[in-house]
Amino acid sequence: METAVGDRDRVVLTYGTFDLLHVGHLNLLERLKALGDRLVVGVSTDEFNAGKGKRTIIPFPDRLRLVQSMKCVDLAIPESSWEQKVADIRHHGVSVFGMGADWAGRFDDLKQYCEVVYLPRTEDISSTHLKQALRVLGKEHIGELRQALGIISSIVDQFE
Ligand code: C2G
Repeated sequence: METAVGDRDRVVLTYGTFDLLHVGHLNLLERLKALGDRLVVGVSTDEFNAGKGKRTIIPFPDRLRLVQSMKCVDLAIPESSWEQKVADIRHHGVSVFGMGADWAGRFDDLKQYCEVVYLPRTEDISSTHLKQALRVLGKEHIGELRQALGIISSIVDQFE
């Protein structure tokens, strides 16, 4: 939801892939929004992700639309290069650049333009975990699933 930009609005900026949008992403974006008045989110394009060696399940147009639809997000923009951050900071009048702590230190060069913060990640959830879970449920993995269930039921039998 885009709101009118007052000239005193404190703008927060972040970037991410946001594949299989989950509560870890929501926690981070809500905490970043709480640091200012407006939150601008760069969503990695599929081509940019290929450069990061990341294959996404949800295509970029849908990931952009989902992030834009979030109550805590004022504007979602494409992230198509590592180098666009300084231009985005200037264009949007950014006061704070923030990322999850897995990126700690990686963007300290931006401190000459704005505050830089790294917030703790949400434990036990990631797009990678979700993809692995979805993979196991694929037909070609039914055999693995049956084997795993067999192991689990033999363990349970020992307790009966
Ligand atoms: N995140 C989190 N907790 C999780 C998972 C992710 O706080 N359980 C945070 C990450 O630290 C990141 C943001 O959510 O700040 C988006 O994570 P990804 O979608 O994995 O983004 P990434 O591929 O790290 O892309 O230029 C920066 C890159 O585009 C970041």
